[in-house]
Amino acid sequence: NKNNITTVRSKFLSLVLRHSPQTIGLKLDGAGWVQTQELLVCLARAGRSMSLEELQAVVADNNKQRFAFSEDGTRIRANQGHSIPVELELTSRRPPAELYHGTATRFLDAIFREGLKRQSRHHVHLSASTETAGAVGRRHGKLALLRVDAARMAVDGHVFYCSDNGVWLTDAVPVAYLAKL
Ligand code: HQG
Repeated sequence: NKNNITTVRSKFLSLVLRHSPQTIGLKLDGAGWVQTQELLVCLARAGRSMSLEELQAVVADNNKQRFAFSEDGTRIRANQGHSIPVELELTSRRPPAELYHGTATRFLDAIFREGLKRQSRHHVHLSASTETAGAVGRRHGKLALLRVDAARMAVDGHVFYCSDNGVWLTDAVPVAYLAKL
């Protein structure tokens, strides 16, 4: 059905726009952008063709706003989540007093030893709501929810960014700012 097709297309777009553009012979610019037309051509060559309307539907339907067009629509990029080097030109923002991180219980020992680390991503990803953090954490196994004392981190000089799709990002969260919910 239509939802499934859009999900499959969205997953493939995540792969090429965040992790592995070379899979379809694509090259992103320094900020992660690619020409919309070039993306469509490369997708077609890779046997993954979609029309511009279908691409627009993937961008619009996406529940997490993973992708964005430039204002004039000529370029497209992933809003966050890259594993390849891109400079998203995020501007730092004052975080809410508390942020949340969902993870799996099996990671807790390591997390309370070394803090939250960004792993393969560019930043540690934090959520403004426990609902979102719960959904993120359940992807990994049995859910554990952590509260991050973002207010104190900010006072102590840690920098936060908020991506276009509302994900809070920071370099690392030391143990002192973490509590189990
Ligand atoms: C854990 C999805 C051991 C961390 C989601 C997490 C999110 C540690 C895992 C976005 C650790 C990394 C990001 C430490 C952190 N020792 N484990 N010191 N520090 N971890 O997927 O936050 O679908 O890279 O708790 O919705 O789960 O990609 O990060 O469990 O927004 O759009 O290491 O990915 O969005 O896992 O998810 P991930 P995440 P997309």
